Formats: sequence, structure tokens, C-alpha cells
Amino acid sequence: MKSTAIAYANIALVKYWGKRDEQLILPYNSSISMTLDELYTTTTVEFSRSYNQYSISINGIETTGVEAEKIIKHLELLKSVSDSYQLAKVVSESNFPKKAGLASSASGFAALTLAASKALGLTLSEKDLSIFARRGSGSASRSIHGGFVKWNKGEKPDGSDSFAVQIAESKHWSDLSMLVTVVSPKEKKVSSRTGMKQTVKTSQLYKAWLETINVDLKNVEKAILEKNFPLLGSTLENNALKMHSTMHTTNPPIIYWEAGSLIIMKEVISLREEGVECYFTMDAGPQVKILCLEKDISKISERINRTGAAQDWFVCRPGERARIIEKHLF
Ligand code: 2P0
Repeated sequence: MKSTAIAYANIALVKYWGKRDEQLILPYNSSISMTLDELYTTTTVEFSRSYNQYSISINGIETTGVEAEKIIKHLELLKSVSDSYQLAKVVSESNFPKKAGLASSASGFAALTLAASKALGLTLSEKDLSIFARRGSGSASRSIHGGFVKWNKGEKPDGSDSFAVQIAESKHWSDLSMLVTVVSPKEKKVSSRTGMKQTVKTSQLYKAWLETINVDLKNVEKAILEKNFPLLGSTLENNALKMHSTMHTTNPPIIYWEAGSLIIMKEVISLREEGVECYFTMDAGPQVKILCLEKDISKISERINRTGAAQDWFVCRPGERARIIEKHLF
């Protein structure tokens, strides 16, 4: 059977960094994200008796090696709860650069999980979709949902309580905006998976990260529910800088920042000093994401444009949940 799904990328407002179980992808801490309406992945999966091998194409390129292995492992995992013995063809397209700190694995594995489960004839609950997506990539557990989302880390060793739930739907705060700048679209040298493992093992600051995370989670959840923009922004910026401090103090150091990232971060601080309310966050890559209100978008984009540090940008609002669509990619 053939099915196609679309899933939107999400950017963490409180970050996930570090696994307590590498195999099951269980995090040390819970995280909160916003799903984005302008960054998305569309994936078509077809299981058929006529295929004698898996074939995977991402953004028009036949995928092999580690990336293909991860996807096949995920398809096999979903197949293990179905009665299918068939192999599959997968075609996936994203409208933004992958492996550059723009959450392509989040939208990618959320779309793959939804499309493949439907193609296998499975009817999974939102909870199970989130759990399966998590097994592909941790942050994908959050892209199953729209709006504002919390991935509860869970406590159980089997991961059955480690899944994402929606805190508030997208229309709850529709003028909240995120300007996602592209400082460099190059694929990162250190994957999140390798990077977070090294951080847990070697950064002396990782303990402090875990000690302060619950306060950040509480503040961000409260700020979302009450639409308290200064509380949300100040907590998000501080949380991102704390995560990057654990990365910088990893041995060997992990520095995802480029010169342009710092220029944009400083511009955000200057704008704030001038009374334009905006805050930045960064992930496992050089791109800076600026959280602001819709009314300030044009002023902020104009100032960022003037720095010359961003090659491109996307203006995003809270996006919708992952869903099945009728238009197949092949
Ligand atoms: C996040 N990141 O919360 C954090 C912030 C990057 C920095 O989730 O190993 O691709 O597949 O679970 O989900 C990126 O990590 O890693 C990520 P795996 P994933 O968005």
C-alpha cells in the first residue's frame, strides 16, 4: 500500500540534549517545542511485493550508507508490529536544508512514521506515533503534534511513558513568530547523536544543565499558557546558551556557532536594548532562530538583512500536526 504524510519541523524552546538510553532514544530531560508552519517534510512510502530491495530517495538523491540504514531500521521496527513481509520504496522531500541544525530529522522521522504506519495498514494512536517517531529521532516525537508540545522524558526503562503531548494548539498564540535564519546550509560535522553522547560523557557542566532544567520547563510551559512573551523569551534564550555551554565544554569541544551566528545573536541583543522585544535560540548547527511577535517581523528582518550574516531566512508561525495527504510523490 502507498501512503504520504506531511510533518512540520519543530524548534525546541527547552532543549533535549543527552540520552539515558541510546538504543531506545530515551532522554535525560523533558523538552518543549514549537512546531513551525513553514518548514516541512513530505514523505511517500510504498510497501509492495514487487520490491526486492529497499530504495530511499531524499531530496532527489538516492540515499545509501548510515542514513539509509537508519531509515530501513525504522521501517523494520514498524513492520514488526504489522503482518507485512514486504519491502518499501521511500521518497522524501523537505523544503529546507537537512543536517544543518534546522530539525530535518524531526520532520523527517515524523513524516516517515506516519506514512509508513498507514502504508502498513496500522492505526496508531497519537501516543504510539510519538513513541515510534522517537525511536527514529528523539525530536521527531514532538513533530507528531502541532502548536506547542512537551516531550515528557518518562521514567520507565522500556520507554512506554516517553512521548510528546500537545500543551496548546497553534491558534492559541498565532502572532508568535520565529525568524529562522540560515547562516550556513552546510551539513554539520558532528551529528547531534554523537555530540550529545560526548557531552554527557565529558562536560562538567552537564550536571548543572540537568539541575536547572525543571525550572526552565515550568517557566516555559507557564509562559506559553499565559502568553507571557518576556518570560518565554528570556527562559528560551538562557536555556539555549546553557545547552551550548555544555557543548563548548565537551571534550573535544563542540562548537556549532559560526561568526555569522554571533553577529546575529548580538544584533538580537541590540534590538532588545532599543525596545524591540526579541530573543534567540540555537540548535545543533549555526542557524539562529529569533522568537518575536508578528508586529516586529519586518523591523527585525530588515536589521538582520543589514548584518549580511544570514544567507536566507524563513518567517514561521506555530504549525499544524503531522497528517496524511492524498498527493503522492511517486
Ligand atoms: C532539540 N536537538 O531539542 C535538540 C536541541 C538539537 C539541539 O533534538 O539522536 O536529531 O536522533 O535523538 O533528535 C537534535 O537531535 O537526535 C535535537 P537523535 P535529534 O531539538
